[in-house]
Amino acid sequence: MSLGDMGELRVLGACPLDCPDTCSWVVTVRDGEALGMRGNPDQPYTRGALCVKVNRYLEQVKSPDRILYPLRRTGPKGSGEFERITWDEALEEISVRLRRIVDEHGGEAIWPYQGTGTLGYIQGVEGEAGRRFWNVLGASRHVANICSAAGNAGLTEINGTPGGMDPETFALSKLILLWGTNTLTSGHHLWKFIQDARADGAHVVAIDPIRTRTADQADEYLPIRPGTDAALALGLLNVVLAEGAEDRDYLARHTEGWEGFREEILRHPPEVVAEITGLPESDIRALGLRLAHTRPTGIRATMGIQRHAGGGAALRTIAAIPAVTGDWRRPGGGVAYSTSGYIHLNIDTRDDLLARPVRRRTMTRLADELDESVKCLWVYGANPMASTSDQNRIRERLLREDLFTVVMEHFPTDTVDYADIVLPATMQIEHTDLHAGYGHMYLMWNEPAVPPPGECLSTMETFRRLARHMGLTEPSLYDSDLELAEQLLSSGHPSLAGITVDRLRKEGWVRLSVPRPFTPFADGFPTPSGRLRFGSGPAYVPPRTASAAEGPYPLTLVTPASHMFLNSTFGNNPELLRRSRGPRVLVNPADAGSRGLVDGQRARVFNDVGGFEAVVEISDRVRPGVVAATKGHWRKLSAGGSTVNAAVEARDADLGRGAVYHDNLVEISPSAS
Ligand SMILES: Nc1nc2c(c(=O)[nH]1)N[C@H]1C(S)=C(S)[C@@H](COP(=O)(O)OP(=O)(O)OC[C@H]3O[C@@H](n4cnc5c(=O)[nH]c(N)nc54)[C@H](O)[C@@H]3O)O[C@H]1N2
Ligand SMILES: Nc1nc2c(c(=O)[nH]1)N[C@H]1C(S)=C(S)[C@@H](COP(=O)(O)OP(=O)(O)OC[C@H]3O[C@@H](n4cnc5c(=O)[nH]c(N)nc54)[C@H](O)[C@@H]3O)O[C@H]1N2
Ligand code: SF4
Ligand SMILES: [Mo]
Repeated sequence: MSLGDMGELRVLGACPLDCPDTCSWVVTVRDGEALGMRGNPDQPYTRGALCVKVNRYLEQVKSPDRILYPLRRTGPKGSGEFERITWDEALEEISVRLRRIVDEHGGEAIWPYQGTGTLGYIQGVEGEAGRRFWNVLGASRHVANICSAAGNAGLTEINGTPGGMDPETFALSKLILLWGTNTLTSGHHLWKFIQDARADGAHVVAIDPIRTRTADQADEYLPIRPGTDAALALGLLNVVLAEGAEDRDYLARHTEGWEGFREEILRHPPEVVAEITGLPESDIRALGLRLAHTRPTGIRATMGIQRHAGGGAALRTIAAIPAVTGDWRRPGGGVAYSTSGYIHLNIDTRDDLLARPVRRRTMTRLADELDESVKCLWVYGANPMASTSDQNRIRERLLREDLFTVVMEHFPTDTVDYADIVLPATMQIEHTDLHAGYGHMYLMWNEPAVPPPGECLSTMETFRRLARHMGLTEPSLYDSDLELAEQLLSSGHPSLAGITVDRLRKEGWVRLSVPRPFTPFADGFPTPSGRLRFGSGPAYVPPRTASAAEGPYPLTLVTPASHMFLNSTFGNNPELLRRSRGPRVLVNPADAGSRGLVDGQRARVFNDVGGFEAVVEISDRVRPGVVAATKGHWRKLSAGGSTVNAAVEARDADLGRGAVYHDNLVEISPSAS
């Protein structure tokens, strides 16, 4: 905190959203009001810029639509009709209901459904805020697998960790593969490092079934068939072997299972891979040659690529590339998926507070697992009615009269409409938190800049008050936010050496104590043998959509990030909603023509689980056979009243029970309305 010109206070904070960049921001405050917010020019990853979404964060903070008081449902479930009540009334009603549920059905009848609204380690999902409270009640264990689970699992199988390159080292790469990642939309701060590499002669390739704004900026673009990336990785390695460009010394010293994996590669020459991926054989061969002879090659692969039946295998096989080429020896070489593998905070969720082991409930499978055995659904930092697969079935489940639903929220979201009790939550500039980027190597501090409006409370303060109201005696339920921060930093891990709460509060951000430049696997891997494990699972698992030609739904639906929203957060911001131009679906001219679809017309995208309406945009940005519609729109703000997740099946990827948002078959036809 510092005093600027004209008596304005400058308070350092961190963006809490589920974005790899975890920006550092500066809030200017006068008389308790936030006047401005900008990216911190001193933070090396943020370098003074936020993004098109968070540039409007203060609009959201001050929005007249914010929920400022506790609410109790007055209309039928789903109506969104509520009356204002006091916190005392809310806490009393919740206490009575929770006690009764625990007495009659056991604690496991409570499902604490925590989402990615904030990635805070104190108030948010990364530190599993509220877990101590839920453990004391014996609630079901929530498995937050909605985002990156398949990729994390695939990378952990081969490398022992989801961690890889420090994204800042892309500045040193000579060949950069942007593989199933839309950098300029979903984490644009990486771009300046890519630009630095380019200024030094690097060649940049985008691999994506959609020609995104990132692909537009690349030197080369490969419009791959969705879900076939592992096959492409094998094809590229086939060329590397044909060139004799494998790093035999690295393979011998730091890997195991090479012989079997080598045979798998030899079974995937470019002509075979061309059939699978829908890419020209010559392009595969050319990129294979480039990969064979360009050191270091940096691969950025993020979550988009693993939202498929074979998503875990995709990351696992892509991660084999730098081991074969020996790129892990060099800064600027390797694969960057997530740096979360390097965050060794002490996340003490206190399982010792559980009287006995409890069952798990899986976030992505809400539509199935919100069954009669669940008597309380407690939603926080999440908006499942918009963001979770199989929307129609989730809605039916939320209508159950004997389900007690509590939602802690900023805004009257699609999910809030189904709540029995709504609790007003603070936004980031109103509470304390500790963050770590999953796309950089810094810990970040968020100091509250202004007092909470109305009667909003932070997540942890809500749980402290509820515990007190219920008369719970476990002392650790009452730890303050700063005590929680101290505990988080107390793991004793060397990467946290010299990092204290005082220092974070003073400086706002601190780089993890790791070498720079960072070459994590130059001397081996964090596996039991110290070696990378080739062949720890099938090299390529085909997508569900590989069977498209055989059924009534021949098109593959891909539902990636919107430039204007962050998941469903900002989906209600008037200006961002206007700029998003509403729900749209990209359709290739070949597919539009055969269906009589006209640009700008309203159409229905559907399959057996459900459907949604969108305006057709005929475009060669999608390959034939693929249609694309972004995530993040709100049902109640969309014509037709449902969104992309009504056509996304609740089914698991190959690993980690990851979701399959980009692996669904649909048909599209002109809409009746
Ligand atoms: N503006 C904005 N930024 C965001 C988000 C947002 O909603 N909006 N969401 C945030 C969150 S929660 C996350 S997890 C990240 C996600 O960010 P990304 O990892 O970028 O994930 P997606 O947007 O799902 O997909 C990225 C790209 O992968 C492509 N893709 C889909 N399937 C395949 C495939 O099979 N192969 C290949 N090669 N490409 C494929 C998509 O067309 C898309 O262009 O972004 C974060 N940043
Ligand atoms: N079709 C399709 N669906 C997808 C995806 C996709 O690619 N395609 N991507 C998936 C991914 S990657 C993710 S991460 C999930 C995200 O799904 P969710 O985890 O449900 O995240 P959001 O939809 O952003 O909803 C977060 C909510 O938390 C609230 N919130 C924010 N901060 C706080 C806070 O401090 N306290 C409280 N109480 N509430 C807060 C916000 O107002 C917002 O309404 O969506 C997934 N859904
Ligand atoms: S959403 Fe991402 S890019 Fe935007 S401010 Fe937050 S961390 Fe930075
Ligand atoms: Mo995510």
